[in-house]
Amino acid sequence: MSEGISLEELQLATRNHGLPLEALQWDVTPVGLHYLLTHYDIPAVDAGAWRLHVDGLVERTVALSLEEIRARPAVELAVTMECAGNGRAHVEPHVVSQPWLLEAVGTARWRGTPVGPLLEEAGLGEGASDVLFTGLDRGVEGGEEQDYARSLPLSELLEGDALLAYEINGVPLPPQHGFPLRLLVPGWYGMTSVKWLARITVLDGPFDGYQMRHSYRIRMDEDEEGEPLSRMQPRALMVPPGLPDFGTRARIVRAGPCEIRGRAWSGEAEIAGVEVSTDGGETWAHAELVDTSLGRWAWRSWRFQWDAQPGEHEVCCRASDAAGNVQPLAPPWNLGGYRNNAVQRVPVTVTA
Ligand SMILES: Nc1nc2c(c(=O)[nH]1)N[C@H]1C(S)=C(S)[C@@H](COP(=O)(O)O)O[C@H]1N2
Ligand SMILES: [Mo]
Repeated sequence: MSEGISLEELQLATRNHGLPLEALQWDVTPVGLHYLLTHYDIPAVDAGAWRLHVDGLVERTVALSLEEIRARPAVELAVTMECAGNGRAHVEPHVVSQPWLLEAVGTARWRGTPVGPLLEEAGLGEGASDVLFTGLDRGVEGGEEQDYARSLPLSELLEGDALLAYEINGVPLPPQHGFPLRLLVPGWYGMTSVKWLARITVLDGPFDGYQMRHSYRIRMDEDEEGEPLSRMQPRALMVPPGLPDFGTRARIVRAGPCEIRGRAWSGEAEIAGVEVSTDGGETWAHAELVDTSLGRWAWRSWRFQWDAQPGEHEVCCRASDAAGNVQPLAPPWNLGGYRNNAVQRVPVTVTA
């Protein structure tokens, strides 16, 4: 698995760090432990000079200062966000990109103003159907120079809980999470939530830029149009039990009662159940779901009592949601290495 990861991929991995899995213990992820994914460079934004422009198919174009956005009605939502590439390093054949194992996730309290009312105030024009969000960061990808930009169907913004967020866990966004303002779309994979937001443009169809047309689609080959990624598929992750070995991170557990704890989420529907296997997925038993009252858009907590017997074990967990989606045992492959929600497997040595 680790064979074939290049220095260039390591360079991406050190910039875009993951959630250390023991940080699943916090209901809300402390800011510095939340995962990060930045395609280009983190811009240094002068908040005083910065404006959010709203244009395109609107009756009135608007340019709002950060103070004006902060003065609007505010909402705080606990949201679990996961990168669509989470699990990529486990797919075979190897897909060259940010080599996430399982840790591209985090839950934060995001505070901001709902997007829908802002669009309605600008006055939606004839034929408005999609909305483009453009960030201040610029780079080259697939040979194309571009701003990071993605669009969403208007209905998702008018009916959903999408926010223009300026705070995370009670503090202003730090540079790496999109200061001074980012889009936050609960339930969708992370690429949707455009950071360093500069412009909102109302369109009469989906945007056709690189991050829509080429990236973030499920495709088996380059010629295929493919299906766009949207909502997070169910996943359960556990805090790896026992003690870690420094070099390998293999786990050592003392024989006897051992509580396994973790989190589970799905952007499609509520989590319906979590199961645990201690024999590599041969047999499964239900974990107990614990209410953490974080709301619909945040992960659920779960726990499982394991009577650990001496020997070698492989502890696995899998989630299912109320829409009937269940995690697969084996990683699915596609060109981008996206949406691999295969079950987590943690080898554990139980000592007497
Ligand atoms: N402007 C901009 N927004 C962006 C990105 C980016 O590179 N530039 N990365 C996206 C991706 S792929 C993910 S998974 C999330 C990560 O958000 P975080 O770094 O705050 O965890 O931001 C999204 N928004
Ligand atoms: Mo991502």
